[in-house]
Amino acid sequence: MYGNDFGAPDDPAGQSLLDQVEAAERELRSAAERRLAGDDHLQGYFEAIIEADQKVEPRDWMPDDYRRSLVRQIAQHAHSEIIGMQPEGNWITRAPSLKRKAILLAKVQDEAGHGLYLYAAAETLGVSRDELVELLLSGRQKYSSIFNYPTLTWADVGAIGWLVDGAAIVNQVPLCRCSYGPYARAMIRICKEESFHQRQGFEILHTLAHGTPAQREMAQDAVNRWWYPSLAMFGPPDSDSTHSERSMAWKIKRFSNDELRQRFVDMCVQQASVLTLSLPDPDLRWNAEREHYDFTQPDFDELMQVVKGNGPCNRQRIEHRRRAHSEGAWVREAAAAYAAKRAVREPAGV
Ligand code: FAQ
Repeated sequence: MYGNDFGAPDDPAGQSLLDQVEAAERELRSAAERRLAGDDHLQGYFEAIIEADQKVEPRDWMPDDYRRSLVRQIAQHAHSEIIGMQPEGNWITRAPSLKRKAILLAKVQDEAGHGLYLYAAAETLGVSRDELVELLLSGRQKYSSIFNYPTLTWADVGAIGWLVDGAAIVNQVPLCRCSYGPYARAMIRICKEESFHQRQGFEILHTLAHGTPAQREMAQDAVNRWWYPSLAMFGPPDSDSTHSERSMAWKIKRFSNDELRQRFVDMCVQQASVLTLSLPDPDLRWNAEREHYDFTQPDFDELMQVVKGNGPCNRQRIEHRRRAHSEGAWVREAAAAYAAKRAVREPAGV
């Protein structure tokens, strides 16, 4: 009955289409396990999927370390989207026009949506969203370093869009080819939306850079402050990256931290010239031999300090998140009560 929307005559009474799909999925999973477990082929089967560039799906057997590493990365990514709403959310009430306010509201709302897709992708690995939220709130899971910097002026909203979303795109487009199906599929939609976010940031900076001298100065100051933290988003240098080698062998990551950082710098130089703004690096220059720009690396000691909780806004961000979580408890309760009421009134599939 899998995929068939006509009830079979011998259906157990009351079994909805969704129940049937779930039962068929269960059967499929246990058949795969029966076929493979006895032959001790589980590891080989997993490796063959990776080797063939196919997707590992939730029903497939996977090594514990692969599962753990994915939960770690996807959860951190989801937390980053949610915490990342704060620096820009800070400017919603102060956006300079109704149009800018509406655009910023939509963007911040998109970040919440990204968090939702990512928590849902992590849940397919056997963890619950509640567990992950608790790990964030208790400081046992990380979120991106970048969101521990303050947004001091309206131009910071432009710099976040251009640089932070730009870095996120460079990092995340290869994740659309991640070996784990649910993460890869979530990334496709996220990247499309990030691309719009990046353009809105670019457009804000372009407008400011071509405005009054004070506006231009504000845009340049924001770029100066966000440049190095954006470079640091890509993580420690390859020589210090604990997870890269294994994540790349598993095709979770497709490129190393340093490769992606270089790609980002190469992309930004051209765009900065269109903005008529400069990047705050006196050693930034084209290297004809390497066919890449040489640049000054970010301060990785600062990155590690921020990751450990000692950045300018770490405490404020997590306190704000904890407060929002406890003040939002009634909304979650109301939504759960409503869902339970609907489930009684309208059983699934009816
Ligand atoms: N911040 O061995 P590696 C966005 C940690 S979303 C904090 O190299 P890996 C959208 C790392 O977790 C931005 N921690 O690690 C948006 C590990 O610690 P652990 C988030 C960092 O996983 C825009 C340790 O250092 N994007 O911006 C950072 O191979 C605007 C060793 O590092 C993602 O999460 C850091 N910057 O590579 C939203 C993308 N860097 O876990 C709102 C998915 C490293 O052992 C507004 N994630 N660490 O305790 C990834 O691609 C990877 O996880 C990396 C790190 C590249 C971040």
